[in-house]
Amino acid sequence: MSEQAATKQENQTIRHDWGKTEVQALFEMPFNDLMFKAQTIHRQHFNANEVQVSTLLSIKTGACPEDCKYCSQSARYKTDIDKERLMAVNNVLEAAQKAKDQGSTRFCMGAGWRNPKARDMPAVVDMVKGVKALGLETCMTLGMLSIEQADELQTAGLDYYNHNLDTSPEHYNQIITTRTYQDRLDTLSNVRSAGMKVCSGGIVGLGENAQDRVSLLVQLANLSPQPESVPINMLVKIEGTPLADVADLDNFEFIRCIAVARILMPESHVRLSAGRAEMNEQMQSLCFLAGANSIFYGCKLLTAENPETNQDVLLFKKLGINTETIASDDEAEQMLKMKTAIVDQQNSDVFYNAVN
Ligand code: SAM
Ligand code: DTB
Ligand code: SF4
Repeated sequence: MSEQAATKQENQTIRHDWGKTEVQALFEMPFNDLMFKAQTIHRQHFNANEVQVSTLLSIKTGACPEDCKYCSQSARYKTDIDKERLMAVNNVLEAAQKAKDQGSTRFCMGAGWRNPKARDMPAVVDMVKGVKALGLETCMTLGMLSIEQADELQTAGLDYYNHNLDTSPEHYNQIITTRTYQDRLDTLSNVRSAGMKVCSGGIVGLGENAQDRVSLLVQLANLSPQPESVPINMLVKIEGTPLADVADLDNFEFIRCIAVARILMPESHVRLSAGRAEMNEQMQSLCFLAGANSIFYGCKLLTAENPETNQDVLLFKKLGINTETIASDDEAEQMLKMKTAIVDQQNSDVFYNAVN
């Protein structure tokens, strides 16, 4: 097989057997070659000038029993946040309508919980039903879920569940001790079994080393199926947390993480997630070039700052980026047909190149 044909074939296969050595080799590629490879793969699977936008809302803030060393919401650290009990359903729906009016397609509701309690479920279910009825995609991140809770949320209409692996299995104990890596994998498996889409990624800049970043991405890519959505968060350093003074991660290393995530998970939306408020326009543009095609929109993440919506609109305008709209079932079917036809054509090119 010619080198070009082999590369093309490699680009089209979703693999779940990534090894650390080959992923490390991707990280070590010359920057321009890595960007070219990521952008090439990105264009085979997505419109390169389109970005999906989600809005985040913290529906319950602070007083969390967990010890995640990066988090403003852990009850164990003295941080400057306004704690808030579970919001009333009406107020959540008001915020969701506002997000929709500003062009968001997905509304992600997050709670500072280890896991939802039985008494919380009725309100949470009503939030899902209400947001769905507004015509938005629904996403929640509430901590660990049992299979029964996952089923209940799926039945209510929850499209996505966000639960991050956060870091590598090797670095994990330095960051969280109150739940295990396996607990996280179990929640992801419950979400999948219930039939919801998975949103799972991690944080970089936690003081992990380069091998940890390789290992995190290998873990995510080897999930089968791969997560539909992969948030890559740059640590937002929160005063009062144990990671408040950790050394900055080099920006190029962050961009490389995005590019490698794009290469390993070609069909997933890679989200340029927390940390954008500290990134200039050029840095964010390089992340889009590396294959990021989703962001959180709106001036607040859960408790930390995010760029103002009008700043994002301006940047998208400068870059000629459009925001994704929610496709109707008919449009989605049409897009799938087009995608299948393109892949068939590319496969026949691979075959032609291989035999010639
Ligand atoms: N409590 C639930 C949980 O931990 O699963 C849901 C909310 S929690 C805030 C969601 C995710 O946000 C975390 O897993 C982490 O990846 C990310 N996150 C939290 N604080 C962050 C920070 N300071 N910088 C970057 N990402 C952060
Ligand atoms: C994710 O990966 N990042 C979002 C979302 N999932 C829930 C949260 C980022 C939180 C940033 C810190 C804060 O706002 O407190
Ligand atoms: Fe709690 Fe989630 Fe923050 Fe961990 S990341 S302390 S579980 S809110």
